[in-house]
Amino acid sequence: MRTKTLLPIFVLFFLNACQQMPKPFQLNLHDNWSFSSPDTLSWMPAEVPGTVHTDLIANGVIEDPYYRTNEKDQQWIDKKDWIYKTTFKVSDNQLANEHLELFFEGLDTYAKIYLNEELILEADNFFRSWRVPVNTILHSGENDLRIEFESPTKVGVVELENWGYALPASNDQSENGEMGDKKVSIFTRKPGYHYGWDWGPRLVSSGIWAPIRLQGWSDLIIRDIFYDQKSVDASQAVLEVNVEIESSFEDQVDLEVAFGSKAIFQHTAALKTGLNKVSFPITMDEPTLWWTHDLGEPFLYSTTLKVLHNGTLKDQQTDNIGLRSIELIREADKAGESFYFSLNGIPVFAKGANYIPQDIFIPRVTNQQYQDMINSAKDANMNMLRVWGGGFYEKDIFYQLCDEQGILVWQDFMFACSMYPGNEEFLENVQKEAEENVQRLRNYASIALWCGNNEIDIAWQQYNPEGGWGWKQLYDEKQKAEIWQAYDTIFHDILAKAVLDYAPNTPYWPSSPMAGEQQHASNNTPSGDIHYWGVWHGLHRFEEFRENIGRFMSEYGFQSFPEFATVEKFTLPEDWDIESEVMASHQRSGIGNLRIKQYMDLYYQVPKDFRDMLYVGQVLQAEGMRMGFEAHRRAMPYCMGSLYWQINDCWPVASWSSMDYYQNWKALHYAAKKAFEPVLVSPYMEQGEVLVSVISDKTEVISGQLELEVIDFEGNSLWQQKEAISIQPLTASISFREKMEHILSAEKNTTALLKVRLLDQEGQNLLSQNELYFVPTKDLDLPTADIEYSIEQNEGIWTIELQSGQLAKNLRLQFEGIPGHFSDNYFDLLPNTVKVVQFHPDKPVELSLDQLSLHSIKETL
Ligand code: BMA
Repeated sequence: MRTKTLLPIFVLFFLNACQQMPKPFQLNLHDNWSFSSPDTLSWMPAEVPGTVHTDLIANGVIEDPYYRTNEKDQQWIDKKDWIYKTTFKVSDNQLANEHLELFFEGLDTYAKIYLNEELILEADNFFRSWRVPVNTILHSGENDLRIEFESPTKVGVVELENWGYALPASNDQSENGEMGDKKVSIFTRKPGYHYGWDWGPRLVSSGIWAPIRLQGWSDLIIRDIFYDQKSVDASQAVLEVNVEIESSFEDQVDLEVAFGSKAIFQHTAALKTGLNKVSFPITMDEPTLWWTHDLGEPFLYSTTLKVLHNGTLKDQQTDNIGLRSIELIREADKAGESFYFSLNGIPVFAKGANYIPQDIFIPRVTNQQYQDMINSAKDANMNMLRVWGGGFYEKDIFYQLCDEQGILVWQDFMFACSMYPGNEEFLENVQKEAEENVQRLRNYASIALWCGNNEIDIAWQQYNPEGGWGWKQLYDEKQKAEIWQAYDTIFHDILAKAVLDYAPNTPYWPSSPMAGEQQHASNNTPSGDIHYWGVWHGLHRFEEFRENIGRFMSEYGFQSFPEFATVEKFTLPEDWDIESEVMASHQRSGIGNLRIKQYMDLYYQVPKDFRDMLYVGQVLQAEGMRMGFEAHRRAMPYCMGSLYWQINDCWPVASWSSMDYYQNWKALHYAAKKAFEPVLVSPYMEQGEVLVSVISDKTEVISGQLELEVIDFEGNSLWQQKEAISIQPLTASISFREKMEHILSAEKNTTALLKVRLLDQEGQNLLSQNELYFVPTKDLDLPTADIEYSIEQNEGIWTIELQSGQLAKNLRLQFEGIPGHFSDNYFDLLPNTVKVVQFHPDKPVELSLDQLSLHSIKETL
């Protein structure tokens, strides 16, 4: 009886106690936002995270800036201040937490933040995040949050005046922004490409670009975990686990880390109130290593770190950790100094591309787009991407996907093609930005390198008085010293130290390209990395890719237009001429159209038809770049990296990209896929000789049969040879060399090609195939191909079988209006050879034969 009467009282008491015990919480403040510009516009609904431009589009104030020349009329937006506001509710229970914090993951850029009319933060860096304690300001019920963004260009102009003279900023399109020669981008820590680039519009936005969260906690919270991989190999991984715990009590706690389900480690620490740094070593025998996808499995351990107090779980964090050793090997050798990445002791030939942000308006890029982007990189056999310095330190999802898919990341700090000021406030801001981002990204297995900047060392050339891009010559001695001082401090001091302090096992390289300490890069320096722009900027022929090779090619490129379906989205029929005003506004390289025509003239017949111009332009880009890809790989191990400029676009534009803004693969992406295959046969001509190089990125010996055959365009065999070869791991070697006249008579060089096939030892499986022509495409006597084809569907994938009695050069397959990827495209359909291609539509779709269109070079003549 007693218990009966007591029980309800106890239950009531317990329930009451539970209600009062504050629960830790996290509230994402993405609702109820509205925005306005002081005195000019009424309040309108806003999207958070978002940007002013995308909110103006959504409210019908401006049109799509990517359409035709709309960008031009939208230059008023960056001259204005903008205000965002919201209200949010907080309960008594939430309020009862010991600590209440507002966390701003990303603000663009100069922002004053008011909570319940009290100024709580002044932010000034796009790349940083901000945490503000708000216990004393937050109240139960409705709270007001207001963020006032000051015009970044207005602030920039003041900064420029304070600095006293202009600083170089090659790509800042101040004139398009109606700012004359006032290049202010360098004064603001905001993505450089917002101010324009030679592939990007000038749209300088403002806004809350990443989430805002309200967080409440009591007792303790894990602030950070760093799994410092001291030494890792197949037999053992030695790590130091560094945990930052903020605590509001003093006592002993137990830490427990689980690597997957098996390895569990424990550690006891005595906490003080405030921030505690706890470190303890852990050792794992025979760890499963993380590899790039081409060398093995990108294995990730799911790790959970728990903090317990008197047996009660207080906080925990789960990460996915890849165990690997990554080193940049720079060792003196006969030629100069090596420059390659060693992953778990294996030298990696880096194959990949430079990556830019996927949109001018970063918040609208979906996770699906990130997935598709990284999948496209992997599908093209890439094992490295360079996050280039004119964009932003990518969102975590980018690195998570690179970790999962086994793609290494060359990570630039966000400085590109400009000189930056060196006042104390600026430097301090840069330091915090660097520390924070290195700290945020240091657990990702994919990050292979931190690089200080893009092309500043080579543009300024401190150690070569005559060298550089003519920047030094613009200044007097005092100014020069001041500018160099700022450079030296940022790139040789602050950033180097941030990497050393926060990611001591990740290499740092001050600038790309660079030959070495106090040595600037050129087109073929035998150390460091190279950006080779002789092809394109210097009007070198594509063949010169062969002579201008360094130890690591971190940039080289050639432009093309996006496919017609993409052009259609931003144009009207009257714009369909590459010189039209609209097309020109979607071509931001001053020499762009000229270069495309100059090179096309060298290698192809320049078509009159607009659509053919786009098509031949893509083939030109692909075939030209292929010469670069193959030359770089043939030069292994002297050259150990080939990252082309650039994999993607941030809006629909003519550019060096291999995928357009909508992620349609250009001919170049297919060419990269083929040229980056782990085993490649590469035929080429040199001084009247035909050579075949066989390149293998495999770690085991391969035995195979090399088949060479010269055929005419109707498939008649004119010469052939077979030989058994053995290919050593990680090598490139010449397997065939013969005078051209021994395999083909000169009068047939316009109607014949050399077909090279590498088969496995049994002659069953094709390991690699390639073709060599003896004259440029414009001089080929191409036949009209009569192509037969069929299609078949199996589980959403369409298989197309093609065959022809004659050669079809650079055959493009297209299902009009149906986005998706082919397993191969823009290939040469060889005579009397069945070619099987798969089409993976982005969405499930019914297809029929008559939707498939075929187009080849012959039809453009
Ligand atoms: C390199 C890059 C970019 C530029 C590209 C094409 O210099 O680093 O700055 O967009 O060339 O010019």
